[in-house]
Amino acid sequence: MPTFRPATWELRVMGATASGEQHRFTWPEFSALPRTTVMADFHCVTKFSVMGNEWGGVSTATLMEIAPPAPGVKHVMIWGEYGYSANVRMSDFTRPETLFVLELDEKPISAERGFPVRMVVPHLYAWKSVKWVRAVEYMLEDRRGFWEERGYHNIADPWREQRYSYQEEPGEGPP
Ligand SMILES: Nc1nc2c(c(=O)[nH]1)N[C@H]1C(S)=C(S)[C@@H](COP(=O)(O)O)O[C@H]1N2
Ligand SMILES: [Mo]
Repeated sequence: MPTFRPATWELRVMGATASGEQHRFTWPEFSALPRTTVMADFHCVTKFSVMGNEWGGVSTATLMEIAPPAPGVKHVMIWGEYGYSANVRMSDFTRPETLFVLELDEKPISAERGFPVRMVVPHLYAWKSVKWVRAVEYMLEDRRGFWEERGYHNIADPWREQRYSYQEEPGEGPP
């Protein structure tokens, strides 16, 4: 687990931003952003689910107001500490239940589960929910993240059991 160093921690918004510049949130800035809560189940591709989690955190809409993408951005790479990553479509990133989570069930999220901030994309398989998140990269073209490069499905809808890349239909992922 990464050590949290509040003095040097930052969350970067990079890639195809509207301004062409990176945006960096410091810990005091990010932790002061307005928060909402989402009640959602959590589905892992290895076939366990955790029901009824109350996630508390910052909506992707709030982040995108402060650091908007350039026109034409259709994909987002979420980066965690040590280079873990997961790509999501912009349409999944902007869903109201997709959150930068700081709290679970009204307590700060634990170190094991992503403290201080993790992504939660509850409507997709849990490998898309990057823990210890440090950057958001706006992308004009889709690119595969850590597990997507290693044979997992580019989209990862649990209701369609989109587990592996061999199940992808044309257009569901980059070559
Ligand atoms: N940074 C990072 N995030 C990650 C992972 C990881 O290895 N590193 N594993 C993913 C996988 S495969 C799952 S199933 C969930 C597990 O989340 P949990 O620890 O809250 O159950 O985190 C996801 N996020
Ligand atoms: Mo997983």
